[in-house]
Amino acid sequence: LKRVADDVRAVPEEKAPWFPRQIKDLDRCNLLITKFDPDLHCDHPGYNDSEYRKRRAAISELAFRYKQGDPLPTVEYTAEEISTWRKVYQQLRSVYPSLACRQFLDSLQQLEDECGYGEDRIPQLRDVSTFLKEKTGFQLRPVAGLLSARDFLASLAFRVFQCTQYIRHPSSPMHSPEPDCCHELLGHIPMLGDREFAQFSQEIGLASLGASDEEIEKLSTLYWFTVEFGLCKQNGEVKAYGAGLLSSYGELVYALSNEPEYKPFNPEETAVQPYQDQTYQSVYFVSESFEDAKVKLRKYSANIKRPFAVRYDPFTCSVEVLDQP
Ligand code: HBI
Ligand code: FE
Repeated sequence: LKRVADDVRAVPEEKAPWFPRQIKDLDRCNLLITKFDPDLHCDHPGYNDSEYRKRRAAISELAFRYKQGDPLPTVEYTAEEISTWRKVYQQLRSVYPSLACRQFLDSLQQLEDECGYGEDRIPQLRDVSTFLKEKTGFQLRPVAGLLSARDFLASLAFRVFQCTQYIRHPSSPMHSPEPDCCHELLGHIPMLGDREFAQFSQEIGLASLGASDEEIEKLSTLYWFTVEFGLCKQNGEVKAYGAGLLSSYGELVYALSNEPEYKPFNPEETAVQPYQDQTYQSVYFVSESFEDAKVKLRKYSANIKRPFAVRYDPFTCSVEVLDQP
């Protein structure tokens, strides 16, 4: 009887929010969230620096003009920008061996050996995208700032990572209120070079397609506590795999200091944990392993109510929509 009632209530697929079906549809997934924008937000370290804002606008323009399939734009970074990068790189690199998970360290080593990572130059998205494509099939596209959760997650379904290309303001090399190239290149990219993690990321993306605003909010919270601030067990120790940690020296050290609260990763609970993006997290979720996180997430996504199922076809880079039996 319950079955019948569910069928009657089922929303036809056309009523679900629009979502990209083909990789080129990502050109329409470009809704920016301006809450940390230096032009509009007076707490931003670049708010009073018109040179910085002009530079940001020029780099944003490259992202606005980008269409799927275009060659990734190259940015000629200035000496000041490289100096900011150097500070961030040196400080973080020194603590990675003791605090970052094995997958991150292996991948970063490869990026240093094969992709020009190092403190003396800011890697170009084009080179990084080529590297990732070979390792895990992920590719990059440039984005002008913080994207809406829906658009950001949708791109992951196609193994596309939307990547900022500007760098944080030189007055605060250790912190950025918004994603910047230090966050992407140091925090996210090494993890996206790991097969397990790449698959995990894509699965969050696939689960988000056509989901309700409420479900997107939950998936976005899951993303926050895993991909951004996740910890995992490794040989009896807790290590960091979240990009928000691996790109912020202060929070990385804090997260592994035993001071904050730790909870076991459990999607149902994690998805509704309140969080904030202004200071360090007060709670972190610890996975038994990536495999464990992936299995649990898969179970969670299977329970998201959608009147259809989606399947990614890697041959055509498109999403097939299947009727739910
Ligand atoms: N946008 N450019 C960009 N980079 C991110 O890492 C990012 C985003 N938008 C949302 C987001 N991350 C997540 O925190 C979730 O809301 C999906
Ligand atoms: Fe991020």
